[in-house]
Amino acid sequence: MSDEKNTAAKLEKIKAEILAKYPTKVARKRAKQILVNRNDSTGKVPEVGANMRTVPGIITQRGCSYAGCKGVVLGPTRDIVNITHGPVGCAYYSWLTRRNQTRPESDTAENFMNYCFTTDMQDEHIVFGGEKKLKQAIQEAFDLFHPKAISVFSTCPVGLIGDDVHAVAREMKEKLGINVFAFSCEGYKGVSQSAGHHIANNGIFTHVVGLDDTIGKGKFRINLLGEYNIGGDSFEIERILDACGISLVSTYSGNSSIDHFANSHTADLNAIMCHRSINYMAEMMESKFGIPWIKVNFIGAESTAKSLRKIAQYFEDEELKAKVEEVIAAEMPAVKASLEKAKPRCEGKRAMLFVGGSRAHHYQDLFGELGMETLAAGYEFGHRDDYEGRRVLPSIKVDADSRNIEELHITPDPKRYAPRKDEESLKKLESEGLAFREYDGLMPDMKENTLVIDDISHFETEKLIEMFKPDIFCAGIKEKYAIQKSGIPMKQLHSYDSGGPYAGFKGAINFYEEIERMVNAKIWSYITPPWAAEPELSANYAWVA
Ligand code: CFM
Repeated sequence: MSDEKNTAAKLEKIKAEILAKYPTKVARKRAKQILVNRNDSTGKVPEVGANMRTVPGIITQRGCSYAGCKGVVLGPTRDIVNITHGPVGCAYYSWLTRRNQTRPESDTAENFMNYCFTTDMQDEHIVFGGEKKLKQAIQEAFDLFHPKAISVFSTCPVGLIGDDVHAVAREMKEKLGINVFAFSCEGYKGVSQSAGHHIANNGIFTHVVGLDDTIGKGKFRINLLGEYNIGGDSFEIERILDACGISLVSTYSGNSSIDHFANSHTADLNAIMCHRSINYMAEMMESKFGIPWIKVNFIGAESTAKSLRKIAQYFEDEELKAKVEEVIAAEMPAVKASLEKAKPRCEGKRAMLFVGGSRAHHYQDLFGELGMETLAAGYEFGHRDDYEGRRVLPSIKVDADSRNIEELHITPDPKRYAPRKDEESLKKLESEGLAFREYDGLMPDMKENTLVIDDISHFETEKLIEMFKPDIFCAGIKEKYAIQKSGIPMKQLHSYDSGGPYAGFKGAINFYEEIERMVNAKIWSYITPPWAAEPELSANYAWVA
């Protein structure tokens, strides 16, 4: 199988084999989420089933709404005390052990990312209510740390017992005189962590964005949206932007401070990395303040160069354009030298990527630079627009689960709405190839006759490995050891294992070197797992009447 060309017929057969293991109803549902990619000259890709509930009993890669809100979007901000209102386990598992890094302005500046704050909800709070405990926790955190802001994240039991976290936040804000806000991001809201992203966007936009109107320094001022500083990615991007003379007002939310958010509406452009988690913020900022947004990708050296050029094109400034070219020219020789070493040893090897809501797309650029092919890819929780492109947005049916998540209706700010470019200049730039409010999605970037699988299950992962024996499989910690037990090198793209950064130019070099080592490692062929050498345990069901 692995040496033959994948044809549509062959992939359809594999799909049928996988589906045959499921009960009819489940198979019908999964059939919409497992697709053989078509990618003809019209750029039209098949319709994918996405952002749908996972069938109970299936082992999914997904996380919960609380994880998307607290762990992903708000977590990387260093100077907000983030309190988990709920069981200690929810707090513990969303503690930022997944390598979001941060660099406070000074040794004495606040950094709460090393702490884990929780109300440690117990049975008695479930019975009698947890609001009192929450107030105490906020007070205690305030007394100990005197932070600028405290936020509260609801876990499942909070929604079930009906604690009014927003009323508590309002009361404590009044009492303490600092910003206190809460999120109704109970784990069960929505079908995945994607719901939590939306809730987080709404909360920051409502409670923080626009609080500080000071216009900072810099001629070219942008926000970087949807970059979370995993493994130091943001540091590398900051280094590059800095070299180009582009000022970063705020990143959402890698290496960020609440003050950056408060001031971020003064930027002149929003550049989006992870579309899935933060597109709401870009849309709301454009509606209220008139800031246009473009999609960028700093994963991959070529993609980094392209993204810098896009930003320079937006500002229509010759000096900036020249500076950007100068930076690219200075960075590329090291990238090329590294590629020259790695590419001949990686070329033609095959990867599979099943990650989150953006990396399964972005990282294909890095593999492409190495001459590697992506055989199969998919998101855990991406929506149809992340797969097929935003052009399908009008045709996405809003189901009950999505309707559950509040959609803020944003109108222009009476005083501060100031379109950074008029419609005419936007059109002109668009005619020159700069796309605004656009994301083309993962599928148009993937080849014909590759597999696109949404919310892949553990069973399907095992089947793919068995059938294709890819040279590398990228996913997360939950999948890591199961994949390695099949003798396939596995790279975590959520936490980067212990590697990174992989963004920008230096990040690309790190990635080339690491992947070259991983796909050429002989270790897997030296190991005979115990179950291959000895007969497996077997058992029969004993029926006791
Ligand atoms: Fe965006 Fe992310 Fe991702 Fe995501 Fe995530 Fe993440 Fe991810 Mo893990 S915001 S969608 S919810 S890029 S935590 S930093 S790595 S699944 S692909």
